[in-house]
Amino acid sequence: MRPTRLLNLALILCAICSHFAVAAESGAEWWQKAVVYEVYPRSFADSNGDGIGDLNGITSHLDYLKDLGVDAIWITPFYPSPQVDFGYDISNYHAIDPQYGTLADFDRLLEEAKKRGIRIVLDMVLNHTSDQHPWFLESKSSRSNPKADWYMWHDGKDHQPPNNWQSIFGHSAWQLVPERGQFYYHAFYKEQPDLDWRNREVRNAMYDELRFWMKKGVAGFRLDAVTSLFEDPQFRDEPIARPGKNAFGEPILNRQYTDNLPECHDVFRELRQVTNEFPGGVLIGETYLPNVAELEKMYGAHDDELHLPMDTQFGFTKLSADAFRQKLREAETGLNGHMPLFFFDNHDNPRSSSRYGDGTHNPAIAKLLATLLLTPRCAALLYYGQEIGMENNDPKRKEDVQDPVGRIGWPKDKGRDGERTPMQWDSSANAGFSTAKTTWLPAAPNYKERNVAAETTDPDSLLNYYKALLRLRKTNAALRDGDFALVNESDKNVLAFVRTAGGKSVLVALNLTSKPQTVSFDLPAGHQAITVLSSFSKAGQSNNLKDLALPPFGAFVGQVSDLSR
Ligand SMILES: [Ca+2]
Ligand SMILES: [Ca+2]
Repeated sequence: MRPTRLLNLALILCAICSHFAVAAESGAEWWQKAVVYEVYPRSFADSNGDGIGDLNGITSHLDYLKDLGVDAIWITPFYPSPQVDFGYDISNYHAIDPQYGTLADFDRLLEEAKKRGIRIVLDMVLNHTSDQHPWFLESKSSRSNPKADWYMWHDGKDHQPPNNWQSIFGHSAWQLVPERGQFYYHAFYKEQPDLDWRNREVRNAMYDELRFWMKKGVAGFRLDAVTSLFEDPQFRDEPIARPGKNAFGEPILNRQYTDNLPECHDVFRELRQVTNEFPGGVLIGETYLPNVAELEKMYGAHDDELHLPMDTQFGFTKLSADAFRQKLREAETGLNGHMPLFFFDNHDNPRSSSRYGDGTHNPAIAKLLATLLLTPRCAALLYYGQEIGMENNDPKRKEDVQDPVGRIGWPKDKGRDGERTPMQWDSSANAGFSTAKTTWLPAAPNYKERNVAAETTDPDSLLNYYKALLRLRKTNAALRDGDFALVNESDKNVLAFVRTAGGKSVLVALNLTSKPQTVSFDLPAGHQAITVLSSFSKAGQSNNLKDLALPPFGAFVGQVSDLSR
């Protein structure tokens, strides 16, 4: 879930930076440089023709994911759920929703993935359960049952909600339950009551749910909405953030009493300890934060909290050399040497091809973004279909909308269906996603040209470019282990940096404009660069770094050398 569709985030000006180069971590863990591929199971592959993707569908495409070269897949929730928020409302944390398969199907997926060297990361929703979860059914039944204080209950004020807190999905965050004569708090839909994380029994019960999956062999968790675990114990009104109204027609509040409270870090430390019981486990955080200083805290003062909190600043800035340079600089200097986790796409945001495409240079821009994501010093998230350039396909009519966000927010906010359409495997019906007559969301109309089968056979396709980049991240020592240094930092048009390991340097140069650019580099490592990968020319060519020509939105990765040596 994401607090706001458009992240309107203040730039943090970097303090005087002593150095940009942060040494590559020693004794690297698998996740430190991982590329984790997000699978939205509902939309990835449908094995039984009911129009909804499922676990066996994922298993059937593991060879594709291996060939692509990802280290792990993160599967969004497949647990039993009333599907009010398509799985982010969980009614049983240690089972599989029948529409996605069975625990035996999951075990087979895990085993087959392991054979191919692909780890599996699960989505874990800690902030809230479904209102159909047995914990909540018991909690709401009386004020005296054993789970009476597992959720955020309040008497209210004069039969009204206790304060002005808003649901992120619109309207008051408080819902009255007649059985108790009390309100419960829900940061998201009313069917998603917030757990009380100050309650020790809640914590222990949830940690046991994590252990259930870790014992099976999953490689960790992506923690949903993890900054929203705690609320102000005094239940104070949130202040108005700025004048105007949000997409739901309500005042815009500063969520200072319901988001990112300091107590979150106590839980992060406990989660890390639970994860540490199982070697190799990773905690990825869904951490929408206002700046890199807050992001840095998520790693823990003693490196004892989240392994990879998502950097939500990087992938949502504007398409300009200065803007991305600033984000890279902040991640290098502001995270105390920790590994940033970059991404452009996920199930909550419009696809990057649609956000950044200009209609004229879309293929070049897609390769530029891929290079920007996968060549800095970072771990990275990919979202299914990103590697073939899938575009948003937003609903045209309100009656077609599946995502409740879109139903509540229509027409201002059309919801998240557009970025959740079926994976485009081939040019057959439903893009090869399903044999059903109709699927839960329709395949985007461009699937006949834009699909895995077509791009596999096209040497210049985005898919083959992604494969080449993912291979390079493993095989090129500078890109895999190297430190990171920005170069030509005053260039308004071309973003460039050098990765260096073992005395060998790779130059990455990205033209972030729609005009051709010629750049000159003065690098200690050499005056020539052999093309390793480029969006506009073949590998193996020698280039003079005094006048490197880049076409509009061109991306260049070159091994720096000095022919005079
Ligand atoms: Ca199915
Ligand atoms: Ca909460």
